[in-house]
Amino acid sequence: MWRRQSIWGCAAWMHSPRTWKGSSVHSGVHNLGHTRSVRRSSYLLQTPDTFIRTQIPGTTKASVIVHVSPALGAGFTQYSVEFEPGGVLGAAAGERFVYVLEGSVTVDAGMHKHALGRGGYAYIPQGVEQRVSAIEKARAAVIEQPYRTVQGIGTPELLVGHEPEVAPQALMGDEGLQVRSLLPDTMAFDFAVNTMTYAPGAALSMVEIHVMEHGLLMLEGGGIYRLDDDWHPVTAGDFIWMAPYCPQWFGAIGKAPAKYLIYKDWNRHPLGAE
Ligand code: UGY
Ligand code: MN
Repeated sequence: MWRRQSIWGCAAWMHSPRTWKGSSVHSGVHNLGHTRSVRRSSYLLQTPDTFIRTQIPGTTKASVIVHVSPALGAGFTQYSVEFEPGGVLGAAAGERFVYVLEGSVTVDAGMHKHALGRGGYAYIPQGVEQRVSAIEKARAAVIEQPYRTVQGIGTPELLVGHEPEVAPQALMGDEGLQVRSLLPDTMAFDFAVNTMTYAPGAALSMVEIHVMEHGLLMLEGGGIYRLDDDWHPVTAGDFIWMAPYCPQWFGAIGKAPAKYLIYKDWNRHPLGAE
């Protein structure tokens, strides 16, 4: 009896909410090792309870959650940054896309300074000197990859936008599924980033299997994601990486729309030829 009390007392101290900021750990039992997160060879589902915060060089007053990188077999990296006011992002490893999830940031690049609020985004070409800093406490999704040049095709310019102002298009004529393409559909861009908004009950009309990989951040609502041969409940805050050819399908569940931000590599020869 004494021993059991002592062990529980110790666990309660180690995992006290005061020492584990932002954690839902109160009893010290850690949900008995359960999580919705899953890592498979063809996909990763990463739920917020398994996020680990880290630092990358040059980033100050900010934490980084690396969702996917070449360490997992991806050709790109996607991470979330949580800025304190005045926090700064480090140097980009290639071209960079920044999407503001909360708060506001300044993108200082190409001799211009842009203030981006929630839903604001920027594409910063590879090699452009830049400073991405938080005006206030903010969160942003960041995608980076080495730019793949193609002979005879010009490289993309710096671009900023605001997601709600991008005209939505119904996917394959389905009014319940609206896609906003945040980057121009020109061969200069070697990736696409879209938002997809599903009315309650809307679903992809087919199981997709394609060469492109995806980085996906659930922004709102939820539903069921089919990934490979598995079906997963997913909700706002979750991240999913899909490897090339990972069978995929999504159906929105609930009374509110489901929305996600989705990256795909795009517009390049599968053999990587220039
Ligand atoms: O663009 C896409 O490939 C998108 N329809 N995929 C997805 O939502 N899983
Ligand atoms: Mn797809």
